[in-house]
Amino acid sequence: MQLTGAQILLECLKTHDVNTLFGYPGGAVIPLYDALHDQMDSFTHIRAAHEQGAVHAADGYARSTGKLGVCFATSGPGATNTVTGIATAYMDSVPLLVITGQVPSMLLGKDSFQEIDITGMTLPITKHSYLVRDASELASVLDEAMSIAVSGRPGPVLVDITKDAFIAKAEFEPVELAMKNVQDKPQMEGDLDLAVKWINESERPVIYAGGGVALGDAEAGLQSFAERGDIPVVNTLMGLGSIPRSHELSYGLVGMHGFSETNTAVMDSDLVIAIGARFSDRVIGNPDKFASEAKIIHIDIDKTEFDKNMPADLSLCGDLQVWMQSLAYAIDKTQRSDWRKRINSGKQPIAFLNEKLNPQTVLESVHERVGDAIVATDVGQHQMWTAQYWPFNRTRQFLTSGGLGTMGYGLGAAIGAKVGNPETPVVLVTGDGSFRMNCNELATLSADNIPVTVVLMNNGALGMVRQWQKLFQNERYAQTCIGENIDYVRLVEAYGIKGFKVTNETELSWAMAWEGHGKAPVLIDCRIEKDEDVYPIVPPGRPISEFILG
Ligand SMILES: Cc1ncc(C[n+]2csc(CCOP(=O)(O)OP(=O)(O)O)c2C)c(N)n1
Ligand SMILES: [Mg+2]
Repeated sequence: MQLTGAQILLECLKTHDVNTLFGYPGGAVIPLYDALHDQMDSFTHIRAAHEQGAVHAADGYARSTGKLGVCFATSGPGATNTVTGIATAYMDSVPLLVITGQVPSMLLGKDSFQEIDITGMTLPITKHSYLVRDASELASVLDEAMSIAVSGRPGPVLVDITKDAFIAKAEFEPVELAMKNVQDKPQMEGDLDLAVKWINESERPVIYAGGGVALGDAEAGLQSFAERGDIPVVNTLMGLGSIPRSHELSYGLVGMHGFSETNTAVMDSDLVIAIGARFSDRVIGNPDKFASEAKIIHIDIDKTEFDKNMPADLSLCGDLQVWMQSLAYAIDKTQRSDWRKRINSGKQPIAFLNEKLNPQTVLESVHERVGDAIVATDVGQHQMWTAQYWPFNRTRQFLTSGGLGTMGYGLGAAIGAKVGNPETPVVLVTGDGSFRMNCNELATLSADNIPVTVVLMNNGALGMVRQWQKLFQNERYAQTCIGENIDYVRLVEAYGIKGFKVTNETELSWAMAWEGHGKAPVLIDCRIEKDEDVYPIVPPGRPISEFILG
């Protein structure tokens, strides 16, 4: 049948089970939105306040559901506004399809109004990108783009489409899904027997689990493997939840803000088994001094990660689910209680300045009220406190910008998560600096009544940077005190959103007792001490055993 390019695009999305879209209209995508107008019973479209928010929302949707996130933007500034969102998704391996409109093909290359080379600009931050000028190419390009985004190590793919390609008609037949990439799981490459031998011989093994565990649906296998070998599991920021935090083998966050016992466990181990992790500098500290007595086994679907940041003694490539099941089956059932006792004895308490209203108290109180929520964060101290203290019991529950560290990520991500998981409570833990970056998305929360509970850790500061200035710059607080005089309750009220200002535990309990949580958006402005800092902290470039406890 003959369809316009725009109609073909929507049909392709339907074939790939896409029913949720995030985006923002503009001149080059008028034909796309026009076609969508006729298809509103097949799609939910969330119009964000800014294209960056739309991409973060598609990202939050993808991270929390495991499905492809899809976002539309117009040419020129619409396209450039997506760049931070695309880079955020790229760094954390989030499957996105970003569709941008482009000027009509006859105007390409002429500095036409709102023309920008978005495929060129996003080349280093996408898995792949396309410029389509011909409606007849759209179906095959989109099919391939979606397969690439979700297969292997996932990531964002951008398809830039000229306005005339949206309008022109072409023959379209619903194609057989070319999702074969997805089904063809890569073969296992590497020496399983040697891995099993090393694991059986090890007295002090540690599993170092990253975000790849969730991407590879390998949580159950990981847990069986860890339990069979009685092996402690530490998590990177992206890996939190890959084993329930309540599990006795879970040791939580490792790295720059890892717990004392967790970092010490890695440094004292004789075998580190890294699974779906890339040895980020934020985790390993000084690479030359990382777990220097340990052999390292690195298991990942992406070969290019091997020996990139950390040389491994054994690299195992392929599908993590298959690797976990194989290891769980092949290793000896072993008790390592002496090793775990030794790790547990390294626990060191962390004190807060304000014993009553501090970040941990706030998070515990929110957790008690909302339970097993999806939690999005922004970037800074509040992010690290959430990673340390929120008990993540499954993957896809913690949405945070790990690789790029994007302030302003959280509100959009929380919106996407709530749209994708209407039955699950969604909390955003944000900071005053980060929240200001993209709080325009309050308009989206309000317009679509998206019931996110926003917990603002308001310390009047760009806290994380200020903490570095305190510790490493002699308390020279250059440009990091951002003031306490903004009335966030009135700000959200202007959007028709309920707000609470909380300065002590009693007010916190009132705010949490509000019956509207989960039914309507709400913001809780928690006033915390400027000098509450995140501890432990490992100074950059130091070995992760050299943490400061505050
Ligand atoms: C877009 C962007 N700009 C700058 C930074 C650098 N940065 C990292 S954390 C931080 C402070 C964040 O302040 P806030 O959101 O209030 O969080 P807090 O640390 O106070 O909890 C800054 C400026 C960043 N990560 N992202
Ligand atoms: Mg702050």
